[in-house]
Amino acid sequence: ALSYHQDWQAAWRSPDPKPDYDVVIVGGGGHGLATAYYLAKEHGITNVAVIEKGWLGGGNTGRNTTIVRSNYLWDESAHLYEHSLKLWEGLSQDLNFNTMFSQRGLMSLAHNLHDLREINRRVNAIRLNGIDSEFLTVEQCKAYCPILNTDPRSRYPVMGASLQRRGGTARHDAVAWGLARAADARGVDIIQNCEVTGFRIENGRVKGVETTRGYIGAKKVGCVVAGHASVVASMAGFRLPIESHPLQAMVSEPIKPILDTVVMSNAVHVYVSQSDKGELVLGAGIDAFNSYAQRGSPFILEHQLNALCELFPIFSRLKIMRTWGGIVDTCPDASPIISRTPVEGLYFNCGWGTGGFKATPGSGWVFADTVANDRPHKLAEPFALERFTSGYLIDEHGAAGVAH
Ligand code: FAD
Ligand code: PYC
Repeated sequence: ALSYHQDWQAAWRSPDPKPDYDVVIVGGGGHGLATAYYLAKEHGITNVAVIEKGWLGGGNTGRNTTIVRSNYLWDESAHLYEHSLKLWEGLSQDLNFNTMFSQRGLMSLAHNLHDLREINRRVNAIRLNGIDSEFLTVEQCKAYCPILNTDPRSRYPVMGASLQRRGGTARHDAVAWGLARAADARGVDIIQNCEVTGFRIENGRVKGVETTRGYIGAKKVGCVVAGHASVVASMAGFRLPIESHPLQAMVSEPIKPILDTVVMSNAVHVYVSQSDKGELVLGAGIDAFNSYAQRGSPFILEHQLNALCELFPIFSRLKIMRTWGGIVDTCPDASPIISRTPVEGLYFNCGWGTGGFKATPGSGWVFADTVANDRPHKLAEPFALERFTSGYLIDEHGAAGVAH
């Protein structure tokens, strides 16, 4: 059918950049596109450009394992990620584009006493925030996911799990394309293959961006460039507490539907779901070194596959089709930065590290509000840069579910 698609309408325009905009968003991933969309929809600011150095969704948005959940420990994070999950629940209708959001449930396994205690504590904290979360015994784990290996003689036996039934997955490309189409329909200019190479700053205030397609003026600039956040911040003359690391993922050959939920294991360390195409989507921890190379070390992949076979011996004969890497922007407390900066009119939204896909609509919502009103949105306030000097960190390494 695709061979006859020549006459399909483009989903969004590709205009030449205008000389200036009210707001320029740097980075055409899900977060940048969501910011532009909500600027237009919620704040009536439509003289906006999204500037992307490659193609839309070619960064972490198109490289992640698409897990969506809101089961975070601390109140600040729980409120932010839950706001996002609620937006996910209506996003396809809102965008009139099927994001294939699937609330198939998400289990996080416990393999030792420490895990059990930590999971129990988190389940209780999450419930106190009014978010769905339950504890499963081993028997309940087996009933919920029958192909899971719960043999007590395993090296790291399953001892229980937390379950968020409203968690699940979404189709990453569809999220980028749906947001782009909806933003474009409200007048946002989407400009691909255009790299921001510098900022014009006068008297401490941003005036515009230098790009590979020339200078573009802007009253305000929002940077949402994930793994390149510290690179872009250095162009504006300040430093961010961000380290960029590769995070790898892979997919198996497609098979018939066999896994109808998402399973994460911190201790054995793999996370797995089955895509609508039938592939198993797999990932694990970051590569420890810093890099911008969008690829990582084979031994990490080997470790993921060992973990997969330990938890699901049924998958041991599957072939792997593709592996890839993205560059994740990690903060010391594994929480994001949504903030004004030392430069007036310049804002940064970054540091989502290994876990920002789930936050895509929520991040865009609060960042649009922050940029539009030049003050932090209530949910974004705790995530400002000031926390690295005040010491009010929001440590979510446990909830990240990804070793780093
Ligand atoms: P991106 O999609 O990376 O967008 C940033 C864009 O900025 C890029 O397109 C880039 O090209 C552009 N850019 C950079 N520099 C410039 C410049 N100078 N000029 C113009 N444009 C520029 N999160 C989850 O919640 N669940 C998961 O299951 C999950 N799994 C993951 C698995 C992997 C392998 C990886 C790599 C990440 C995973 N994440 C997950 C994290 C998640 O993907 C990211 O946090 C999220 O997608 C970040 O979105 P973004 O829009 O900020 O970044
Ligand atoms: O944040 O849920 C997450 C996640 C899963 C895999 C990578 N990140």
